[in-house]
Amino acid sequence: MKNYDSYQHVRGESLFLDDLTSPEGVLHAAIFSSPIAHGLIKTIDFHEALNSSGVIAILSAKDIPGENQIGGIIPDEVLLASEKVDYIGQPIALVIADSYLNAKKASNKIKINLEKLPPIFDPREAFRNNSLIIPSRTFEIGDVERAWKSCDLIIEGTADSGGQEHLYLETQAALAYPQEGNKIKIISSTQSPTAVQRTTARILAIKMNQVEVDVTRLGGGFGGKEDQATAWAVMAALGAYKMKAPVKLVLKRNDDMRMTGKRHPYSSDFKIGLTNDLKILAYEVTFYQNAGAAADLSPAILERTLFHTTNSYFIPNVKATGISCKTNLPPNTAFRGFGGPQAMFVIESAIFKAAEKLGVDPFEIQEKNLLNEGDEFPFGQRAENCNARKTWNELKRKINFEKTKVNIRNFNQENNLIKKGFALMPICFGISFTNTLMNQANALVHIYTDGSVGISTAAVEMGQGVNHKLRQVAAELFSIDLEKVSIESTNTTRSANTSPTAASSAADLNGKALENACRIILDRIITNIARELKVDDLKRLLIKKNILLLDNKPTEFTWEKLIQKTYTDRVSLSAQAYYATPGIYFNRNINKGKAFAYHVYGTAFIETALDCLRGIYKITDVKIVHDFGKSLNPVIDKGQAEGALIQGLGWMTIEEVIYDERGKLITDTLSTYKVPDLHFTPDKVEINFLEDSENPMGIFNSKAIGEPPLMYGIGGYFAIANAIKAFKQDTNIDCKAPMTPEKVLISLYSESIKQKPLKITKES
Ligand code: MTE
Ligand code: LUZ
Ligand code: MOS
Repeated sequence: MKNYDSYQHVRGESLFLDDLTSPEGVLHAAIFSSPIAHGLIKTIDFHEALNSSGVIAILSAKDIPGENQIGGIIPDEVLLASEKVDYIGQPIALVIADSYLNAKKASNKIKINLEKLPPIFDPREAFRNNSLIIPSRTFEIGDVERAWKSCDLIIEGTADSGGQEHLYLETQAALAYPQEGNKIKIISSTQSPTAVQRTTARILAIKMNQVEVDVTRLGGGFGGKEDQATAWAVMAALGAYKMKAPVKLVLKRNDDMRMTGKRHPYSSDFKIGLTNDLKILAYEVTFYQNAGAAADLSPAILERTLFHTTNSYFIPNVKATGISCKTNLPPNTAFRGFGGPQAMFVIESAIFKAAEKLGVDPFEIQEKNLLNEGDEFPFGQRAENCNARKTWNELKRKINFEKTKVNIRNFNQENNLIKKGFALMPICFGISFTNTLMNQANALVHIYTDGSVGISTAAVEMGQGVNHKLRQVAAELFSIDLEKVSIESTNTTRSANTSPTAASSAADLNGKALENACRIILDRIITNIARELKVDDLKRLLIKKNILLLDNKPTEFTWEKLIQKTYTDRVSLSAQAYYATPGIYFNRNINKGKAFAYHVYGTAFIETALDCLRGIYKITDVKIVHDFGKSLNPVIDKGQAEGALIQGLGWMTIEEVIYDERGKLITDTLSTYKVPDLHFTPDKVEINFLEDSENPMGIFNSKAIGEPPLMYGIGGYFAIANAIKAFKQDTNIDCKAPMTPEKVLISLYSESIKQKPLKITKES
């Protein structure tokens, strides 16, 4: 069950965009971008740059034949700024030269004159200035106002989570070729080939059928190429279209880090009300999302935040308001979890604070309020096949929780320098694009006359193993060797009007479409051979392990012979098929509906060891019981769970995106932006598969895996908080992530760095 991509990867044979053999006469592009966070462009002088060695052209907004607009959800973002700039790194011009170095050198010679305007970087300040991307939205269930009266304890507080750099190994990249008839072909490192196609057509004022987008694989996307691969692909296309020559655009790492958006930082206010027996009766929360300078995917991300307000808990009275705040930072964008993690950090913070006040452990409140079968989410959907408690109980059993707790307590009594801390982290993540219409996919299958199979779908391979899973689906349905099946590049001429590979649903959606296509061909093959063998009941015929069986006995027809026969009889060996998730809907006027095909559940135990002298910590031990459904490929799925966990832990602990007071990213290299490495990785990570989990909504009963395990990482924050409190019980945990070692050290020893105290309006 190895992911077949791994052979090529480790041998350096996989072709990423920058590895492709350059076409004859290829030109190279570099970006000239805004040096200030907010201002008006007065004059630009290209003169010296144009005379620079090797420069062929400099393209700016006036060279765009169509509409200078790349906004996907809201048309609020230009491809190239011409009058106003809204963040540092915003593209203004495309310098095209005979080499990248010459293009880059020339771009440094462009002179720009700007009139500065006051920038805003803080989402709450943006809110006060009414600088919003969309009107605020509220999801509501029950009646919080009435419920407060029945609460024994009400706590209010603030929780903030930071941004996160995607750090895909392959930076943003595209290569565009002019074709005959005003057509254009783009090879792009994108999760959304159709978005590249649509936006190119808009920018160049041509039709979508004049644009072909092709994607072999991505060196990682993590959401950073769901929307934000588009601009670079379109710029390469613009260059190729105007120059009538191939144009390649590959961002250097620090340009990529500076110019692209990240996970949205959120600042949130919460109010949580509990009864003395630890039932959460009411929860009110306001999310201030730092959207950056344009909408990008922010409205959809904000919506997913609202959907995940209560994580895996049932709370009868909830009022959740989301506010998308426009600031002068690069537009923030999709990142694994898509707003869900931000919501879940806030409810976990609220529970942590309530536990502190009540003098209980957070897990007691967590356990008491876990979702049960049939419980209603604030958006009206009910929990079905709910595995929240199952994974929780199974995990507690697996780790011998009572004993583990005692061991940690004993350790802390005996040790002054190192303190251990732990947290339990349950997750519940909805699977489907929250925008119902996006839940569709298609597949095209060809069986060639030698019996080999070629598959095209909308799925983009970015390391998550979707290609391998799709191969498995076809091999299983035809009952042939995996080696006979190959996955073609993702291409808009073979797979049209596709949704991005996102929302963890690529294997679900494309797998089901592929199943439909395979069944169509299989049906034709069997019907045809039944005629030949004079068999009336088609059920007597079955392909098994490359052989046609009749009444379970092998016939002379191997798969190859069968395919030859089908072809000779002039029966089509190709099929195109479609899948749309059934039964989902969502009414945005009342914010109610069945938005998700299903939920993914799981629970993690996270343990940390904190060095109380130096403030550094190690996440020592993670044990998880995760609901994979019937895993399509346990090796790939386990890898996804591990990768997502570490990425989530990084977000909560050591990864810190910092902009200076002018809005300039100062963490724009790997020496200033710290990501988890092998040393950071917990010594022990144990991922257990929840047994007996079925999922009729997934392909072969599997469940989506890409994003949900990231949210286990949130437990890392609270495990460290727990260790800090073991060192100094009265430390104020401010619920601001990331919990960097510097911050830990300060909180261990500084009295002066105290956040404003919590407001407690009622006490038990
Ligand atoms: N795994 C790897 N190796 N690289 C990636 O870029 N992206 C993640 C996840 N796992 C990613 C990854 C994100 S954000 C999503 S939405 C899913 O993969 C998308 O793929 P899927 O729908 O096939 O799970
Ligand atoms: N993209 C999107 C997503 O457009 N809608 C979603 O609901 C979503 N969810 C997760 C990741 N990407
Ligand atoms: Mo993933 S954030 O849906 O690309």
